[in-house]
Amino acid sequence: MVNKMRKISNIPDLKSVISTAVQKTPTLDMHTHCFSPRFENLLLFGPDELITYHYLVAEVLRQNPVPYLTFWNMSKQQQADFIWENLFIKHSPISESCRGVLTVFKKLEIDVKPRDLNKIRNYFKNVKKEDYINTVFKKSNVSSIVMTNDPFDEEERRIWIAKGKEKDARFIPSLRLDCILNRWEQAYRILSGLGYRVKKTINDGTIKQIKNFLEEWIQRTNPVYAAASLPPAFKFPEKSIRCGILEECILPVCRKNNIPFAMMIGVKKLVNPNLKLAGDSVGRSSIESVEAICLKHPENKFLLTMLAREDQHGCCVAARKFNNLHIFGCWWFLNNPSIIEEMTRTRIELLGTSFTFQHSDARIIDQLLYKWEHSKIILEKVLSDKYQDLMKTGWVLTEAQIKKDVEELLGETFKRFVKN
Ligand code: FIX
Ligand code: ZN
Repeated sequence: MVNKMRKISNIPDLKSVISTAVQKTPTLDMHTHCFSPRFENLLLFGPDELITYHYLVAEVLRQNPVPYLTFWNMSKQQQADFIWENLFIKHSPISESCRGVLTVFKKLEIDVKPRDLNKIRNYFKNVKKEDYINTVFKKSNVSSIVMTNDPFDEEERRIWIAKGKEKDARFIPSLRLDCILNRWEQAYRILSGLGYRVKKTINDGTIKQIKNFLEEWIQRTNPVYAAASLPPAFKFPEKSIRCGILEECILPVCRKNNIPFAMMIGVKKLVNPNLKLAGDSVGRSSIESVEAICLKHPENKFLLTMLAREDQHGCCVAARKFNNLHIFGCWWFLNNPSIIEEMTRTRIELLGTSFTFQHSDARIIDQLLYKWEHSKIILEKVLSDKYQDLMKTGWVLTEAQIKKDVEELLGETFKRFVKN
């Protein structure tokens, strides 16, 4: 029980209060690619999925550059064996992605000392999916995760239509709109196939049909936000199909339903298509476009995460200018201790606690165990420094205030932003 008025008297006490707050605060993970069990095979878990995560695919094909097809023609288990041999046995698993796999096994109290992947696999042999999910949520202290729900994905669409709304409150839906914003030709064909009377050119009729589609999926899935990954070249305003659909369809429907639009900017898709999911890269993006869209659409709420390290300072300054802009997470190639620390320091220095510290981007549910453990260690370190700076001014810190600050950074600010 937190003593509301207990004052922090010294640095060891401060560090202990911070650590307790960070470790004990249930976390809302506002962006993942995980699915609830009702999504059948879309829910990924277990050692072979963990080890063949696309981050490790990119790394293993550097350490042992077999022809791409040789790797892709292997079974999932053979790929995992290949990755284990090359990234864990032949070389130290020192990268963040490799260390993450081992942190998962540590949190599950699996002994990795034998370095025997088959022994590790045995732990999972009799694991029941639902029980395992409960274990992962409990051990990672994650209260809920936002899924990435794509209505343009045939299998996902089938499940939503067959099973209706998500009933497990730990899995929060979102509405992912990359296809309609970045691949209109493909989206147009899918929408036509679903019976929407859309034309390739964005005319009034097509705008109305797209809005109907969005409304239908908002009613069906009850998403906490709409989202899209956008390329470095994303510009706003711009005379383009993308900006036409964004301004005429998505933003009005988001406004009407009071849901934010999450912009995830800076992905250069498939710079190496041979790597499939691992083939995406990063590019500098336009902070000016973010500022322009926030200014032009003050009634809309925008979530933002950018992929280039060089864009992070600009993100923070833009967030200072617009209170309808909420920045979140250390995304993808930024989700490494060195950069998480740098970004979190800058964000606290410029935004206080008015941002969301992290999201996991987990694709395999087990990853919640490592992505949050690794990130929370960094958060503790940064908060300790920042609160010590505060104490030097004579400001008296209380245990309750530190707990509240941490709750803000781990989901409460996001919840408030979404609700208002
Ligand atoms: O667009 C996204 O949501 C990205 O996070 C993914 O496309 C990416 O593959 C990923 O999982 C990065 O962590
Ligand atoms: Zn993602």
